[in-house]
Amino acid sequence: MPRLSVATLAKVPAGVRLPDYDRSAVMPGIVHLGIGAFHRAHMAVYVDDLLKDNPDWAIVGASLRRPDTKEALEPQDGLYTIAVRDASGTRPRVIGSILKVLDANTQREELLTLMASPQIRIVSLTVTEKGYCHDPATGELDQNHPDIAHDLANPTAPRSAPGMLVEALARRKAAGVEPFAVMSCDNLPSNGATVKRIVTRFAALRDAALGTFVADVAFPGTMVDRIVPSTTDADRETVATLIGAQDAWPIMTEPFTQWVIEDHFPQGRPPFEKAGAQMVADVEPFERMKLRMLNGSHSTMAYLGYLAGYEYISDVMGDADFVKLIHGLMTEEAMPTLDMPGVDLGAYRDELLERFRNPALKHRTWQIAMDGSQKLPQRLLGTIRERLKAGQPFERLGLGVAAWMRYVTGIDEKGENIDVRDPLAMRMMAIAAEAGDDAEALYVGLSGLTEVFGTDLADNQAFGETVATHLDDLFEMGVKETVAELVAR
Ligand code: CS2
Repeated sequence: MPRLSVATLAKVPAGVRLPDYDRSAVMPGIVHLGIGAFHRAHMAVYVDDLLKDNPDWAIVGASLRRPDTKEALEPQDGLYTIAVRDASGTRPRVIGSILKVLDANTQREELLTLMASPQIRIVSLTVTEKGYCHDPATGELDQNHPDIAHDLANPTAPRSAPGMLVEALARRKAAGVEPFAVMSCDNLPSNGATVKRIVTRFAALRDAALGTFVADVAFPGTMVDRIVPSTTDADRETVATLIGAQDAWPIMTEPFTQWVIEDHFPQGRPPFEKAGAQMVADVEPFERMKLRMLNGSHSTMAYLGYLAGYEYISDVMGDADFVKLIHGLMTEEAMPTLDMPGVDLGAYRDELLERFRNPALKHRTWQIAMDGSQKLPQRLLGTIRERLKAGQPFERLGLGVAAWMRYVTGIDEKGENIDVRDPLAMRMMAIAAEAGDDAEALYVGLSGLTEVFGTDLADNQAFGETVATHLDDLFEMGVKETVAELVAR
């Protein structure tokens, strides 16, 4: 079977949607840092919808860590397939909006030169929570982060996302080129304002005038949403059969997609709204809603579900007790903390439950469980803080936190090792090894991680009682019993 590429595009079966624009005539207007599966299922598709009428907004992608996406897409001229899946089938579409992928490690100068050129008016990012090199509890730059230390010592050859942005902005400043807008598409709380704070701080540490310059750059906030499981070899085969060509890295995703964008792009932007994005003045309420409802449920299902032996989110949704738990977490504990005039939160919740049920999606609990130390603050702990302030219970959210603590011990209920992927994994497993099977000691050790819990939660008695009690139950009764008991109350 031939490889997907411009040359083989004509052989793709009729019925598969292809780029509807002349790819040789489009020009890059966006550089995207972190060219992973999420970006390719989300923003790149919106841009693909728009290029026909807006040909100067194509994307050049860059990977900051691994060259694997570049290696997969280069022989395909940047083309790849998204396969939208649900119970009714799998629908492929070929996306062409990414013209090229650069590997920041080996093509740094080419990337920085492009980012500094006036034709690039937006630099967007999906580098995951940990890619911003910040303290997740406070949202401040982590000056001790090894990549930040490296980039401050070698500012013109950066390797972190803040370092790349600031060096490109410094070159624009020196050349008298207006700054690009920086658009984070990661699941951080107040992602625009947070990333602005981090990047401005980094710039100020390089030099005060640069800090002042970056403080004036636009960092529009966004709420991004589409569920994108990791691609498997079986998926590659499915896609090859559907499109009649080999695609080294197709993206599997769900029908649902949402993008809410703060409309603040001084150098212009593509008409994202024509592709279905919502342009708003204040994106934070949408972000909060999504992080607390979708991602808070996701993380809770990931830790509990993994420990209960459920491989996929759709398996978790096959357990009536877990469904009750998640329904209750959203309805009783998350929704009361949200103020969303004009949005039917009950309908939003029901749609989420339906999306979680999607039997074709194969979204691994283990995948979502990754990097919990970076995710918990915005997914569960912020909601818990508000519940505490209001004197309201947070049993289900507390169980989610306890399940994370149980998970990061690195040993499951059968005594098997868990492959815990997290920047704090080593420290957490050392804490767990010291605590042994003493739930209270484990709670005290883990809640002392200030970059996750800040300094307020560890000392909070109600928080400690709720989480430590659940943690004890998880050890004593096991996950399924603990969930069953909680929802029966
Ligand atoms: C998930 C998210 O992996 C995770 O942590 O919760 O990637 C989730 O699928 C997306 O945010 C959905 O928009």
